[in-house]
Amino acid sequence: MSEVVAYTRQGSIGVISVNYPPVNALSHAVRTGLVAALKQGQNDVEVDTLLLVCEGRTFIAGADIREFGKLPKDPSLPDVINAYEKSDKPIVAAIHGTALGGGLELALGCDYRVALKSAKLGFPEVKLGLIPGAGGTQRLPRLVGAYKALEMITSGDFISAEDALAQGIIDFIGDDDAIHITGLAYAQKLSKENSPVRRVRDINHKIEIDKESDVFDQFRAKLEKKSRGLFSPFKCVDAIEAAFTLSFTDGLKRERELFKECMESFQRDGLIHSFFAEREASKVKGLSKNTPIREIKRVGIIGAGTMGGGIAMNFANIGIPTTIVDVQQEALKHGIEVIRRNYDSSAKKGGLTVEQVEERMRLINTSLSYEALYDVDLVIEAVFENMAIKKEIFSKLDEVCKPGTILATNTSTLNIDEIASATQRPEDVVGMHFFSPANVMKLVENVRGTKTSDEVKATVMAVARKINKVGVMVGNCYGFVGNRMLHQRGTEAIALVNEGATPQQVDKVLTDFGFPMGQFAMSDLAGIDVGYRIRKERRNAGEMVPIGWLDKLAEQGRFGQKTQAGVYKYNAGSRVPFVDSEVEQLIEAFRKEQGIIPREITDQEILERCVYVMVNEGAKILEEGIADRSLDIDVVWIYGYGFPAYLGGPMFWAEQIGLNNILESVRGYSKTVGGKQWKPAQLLENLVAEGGKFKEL
Ligand code: 3H9
Repeated sequence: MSEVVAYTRQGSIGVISVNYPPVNALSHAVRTGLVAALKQGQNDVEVDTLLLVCEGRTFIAGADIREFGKLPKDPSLPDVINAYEKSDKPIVAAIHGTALGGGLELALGCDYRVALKSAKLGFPEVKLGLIPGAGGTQRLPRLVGAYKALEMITSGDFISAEDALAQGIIDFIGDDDAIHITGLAYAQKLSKENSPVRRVRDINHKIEIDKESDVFDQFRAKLEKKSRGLFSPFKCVDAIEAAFTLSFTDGLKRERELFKECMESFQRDGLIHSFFAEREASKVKGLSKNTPIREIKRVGIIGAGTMGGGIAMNFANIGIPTTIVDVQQEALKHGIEVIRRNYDSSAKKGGLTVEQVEERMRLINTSLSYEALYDVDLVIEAVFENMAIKKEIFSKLDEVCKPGTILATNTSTLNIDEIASATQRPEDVVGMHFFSPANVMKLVENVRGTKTSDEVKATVMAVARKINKVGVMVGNCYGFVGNRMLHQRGTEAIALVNEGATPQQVDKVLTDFGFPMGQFAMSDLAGIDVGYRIRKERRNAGEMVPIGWLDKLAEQGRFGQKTQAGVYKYNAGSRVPFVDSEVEQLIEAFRKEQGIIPREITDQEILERCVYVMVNEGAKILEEGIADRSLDIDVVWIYGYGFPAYLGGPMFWAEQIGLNNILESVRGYSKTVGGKQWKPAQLLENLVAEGGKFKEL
């Protein structure tokens, strides 16, 4: 018997149990074990019913993703599931934790399904650039009809056990905490009642009902907007449609073909890299797993602006009382109004109940005094980018906060060590850089200062996880990882406009590449005043930062969306950008003033200059140890700036393009455009010379 799948007998029930931590993924060993255990159950004359159950924290969470791309080994998952479906003894799948992807497909190949109330079920394959490839697209619609199958499989979202029961995916929800007890009791009931086998493949009435439906085309139209640029969601629709137009056997064949197309797509590569990169990023290099983590029971926020408010919401969302401190009553009042508006809008969309909104609002308090923060466990400062002000705030926090309070700054560019120097406890000072809107964006760039303690680093990583964000630990330098690279992209984008491109041309190239918005639409969203202030701060510090047309816009009070005018103009209450002839004229005047004769710029040049420059900077960031691994940079860009996950992040993408190709272009732009951003990173030079890869470092 395989080590990972066991067969035992409990009276008339044959129990097949899978034990392959952490998530019982369907590795080759598990598949082999499942087939062997099934055979034993079939041959066991003492049993008339079989039970499939998993040990550990979850039911089977899908195919073993680590095996993708390797030579497939028999038995294949479809063969395993077909064998379970053919069993002449009924099989009950007992689900706890999550039944996902291939795991749910196996459960659908069984005759009956029970689950604990806390269980979740879903087909997340689409998030990996795949479709369910072991019968999921053919069996699920037979239970739930076309619409629900389309919804579940194209979104990849999980559903609750209650929803699954209502939809007929499962037959029973157990109250007991122990899945073995629930599963066994249900199997014994079936055994006692001599219940027959019941194959999903033979259930056809929902297929008949939805056969003529136009829901497939409706879904395709919906996906054109929702899943722009993605490959697999459309293949999901094709596969589900096949369940309604072909026989079950032919439908399975069609599903297999579509699954293979997805497996071969570059998007699958990128999405699976993103999946593992996100998980790896949570393991900070050099930080022991056993590092103690401080308990965070109360949080303080400094600054009631958009950032401060958004950050506060993250803590209220998980029940942590949060106090916002600001120097102006008016700012506090406005900040709270914005928070309430955000929550109300979630409630209107059905994301929250009215009671939940009130509960969360109750958890957010305000104060004009720093003294209110005497007993908080974590403070996050979120005022605008000014070193002198930040130092003053940290010195006050040092005075009022109890020993052990973590003092974090949400600065997006400034030196953490200098901020820490304003306190007597630099080991407790750290950066927690949230991204706007902070209640929505998934990334927290946690920035270690030279003296930040391991305990503080481990705690802020744990905090990010707790508030459902993706934390990435990075080093201290101007702009850290994300904004340092963005800064180079921004400089190129502006230079391209100076040289003759239009802001909308630059933005279109970036959105066609897969970014959710272009460089200039993003400046308008973030606020042109933010970058303007940062540049002013740098000029004040003696840096040579030339004045550009964006500064001129800021000086006219064109701060972006919030003033309905920035690089683009906006109608009141709308985020849709319109080209503004005034800005065109301003750019034209700027070119004249600088003596620039505009030239035609190709989309390819825009793409290379905006994205290759990021890769070159990313390589410098790696070289300097600001990021520990290239995957950390990928995660920062996917979750903080919407770099398309299906391209795997900038460093992964660069390797698909070929580091030699990137280097050649970087060298070319270093001659034609110049500037230190185009000086090839030494690491890039070395890797190309040695035929190495970022991910092997
Ligand atoms: C599929 O099924 C295709 C079929 O239709 C057809 C085939 C023919 N494989 O996320 P966590 C690892 S496609 C291998 O931190 P959580 C993960 O890397 C698959 N490894 O825990 C991590 O490892 P480490 C469809 C996997 O509690 C550890 O498990 N299924 C897999 O926050 C813990 O993961 C999916 O897409 C896997 N399938 O969340 C499910 N899954 O400790 C993907 C996880 O070394 N998985 N690992 O860092 C998930 O959504 C979450 O992991 C889950 C647990 C909700 C299960």
